[in-house]
Amino acid sequence: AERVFSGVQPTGNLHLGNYLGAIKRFVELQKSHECIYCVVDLHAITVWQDPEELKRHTREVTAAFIACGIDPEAHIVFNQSQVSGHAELAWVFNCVARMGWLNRMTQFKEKAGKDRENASVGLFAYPTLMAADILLYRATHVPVGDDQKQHLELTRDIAQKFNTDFAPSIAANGHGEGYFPITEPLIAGPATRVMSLRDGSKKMSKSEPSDFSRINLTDDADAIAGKVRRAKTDPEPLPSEEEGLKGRPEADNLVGIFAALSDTTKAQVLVEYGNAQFSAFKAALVDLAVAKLGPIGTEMQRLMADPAAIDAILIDGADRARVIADQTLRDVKDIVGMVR
Ligand code: AQP
Repeated sequence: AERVFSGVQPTGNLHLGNYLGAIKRFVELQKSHECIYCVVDLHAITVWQDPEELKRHTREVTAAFIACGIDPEAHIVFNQSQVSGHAELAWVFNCVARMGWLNRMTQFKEKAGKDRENASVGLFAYPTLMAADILLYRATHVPVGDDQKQHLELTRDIAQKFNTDFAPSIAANGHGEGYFPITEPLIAGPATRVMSLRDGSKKMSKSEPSDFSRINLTDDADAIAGKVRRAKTDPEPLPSEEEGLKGRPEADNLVGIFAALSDTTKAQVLVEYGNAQFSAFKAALVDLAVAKLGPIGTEMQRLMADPAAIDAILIDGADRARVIADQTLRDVKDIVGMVR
């Protein structure tokens, strides 16, 4: 069976990159797969979070999932910390993964910055927890943005090494060849890496101080219009072919966003807007973004007004996730040789 797992951190400022790179795909995959979508609060605390804000952001990501069209009854939506198996399996994976593998992770280097001695141990070990999230459900596919590609590769390496290190025990426990699947990343479409509106060389991100760098899912029409109008561009009109976007990162980004929001390709967008001035193209992009994101923001606000209802969804999802997780943990304990 094909099973999808993915997660979003409750760290505030959910933006268009999170939507186009991840959540929009989550919604589409519901048709074809059994899906498990997680608000990864254990990941969020690798950097200090204000406790009240963490709760509010956890509910906000849940509201975003549902407002975007995820069905928490047909699939599973929950927050990570309610299923203790994530942390337990992460420990086993800390003992499978090698220091050298984690030392190569570029996200740690970016997030830890210069003061690496002062980064949390959790921030360093983040990718082993991510491997545990995915493999606890033995997920076969993971939709993520391009920035998570390296972590997905590490997940595959961990699964492979576990399968090899414990091969005789895996067979002796009746699992045949290899216990964990080698998970496939699902990274596709015209906006797998949405860039900052202020700088086409940086990814759009929650933690960027300037709010003008991103479109938030909760932005109203005026805010969206203001940000798109101020988005950095170059002086040339749009090219008529995709090839012409090379070396023009800001133009490439806006065309990619347009294509993703309208479910077409960059080439198709340029058939219509090739040779157009940015002023005209931006006006069309504002209309499109407001039409697509407006209803999501409104629905998020409505859901957020009833935190108890959101909590009930998370509790129910966690109960169902735990059934799958507990089976994996029992298997892993038997395979590794822990008495239970
Ligand atoms: N700019 C982006 N373009 C496409 N996809 C993106 N994602 C994030 N930024 C972009 C995807 O969104 C999902 C959830 O991300 P996350 O919350 O787990 O963490 P992140 O990648 O660290 O997100 P941010 O927004 O960049 O936060 P900060 O600023 O804290 O680092 C993931 O699938 C991610 O690929």
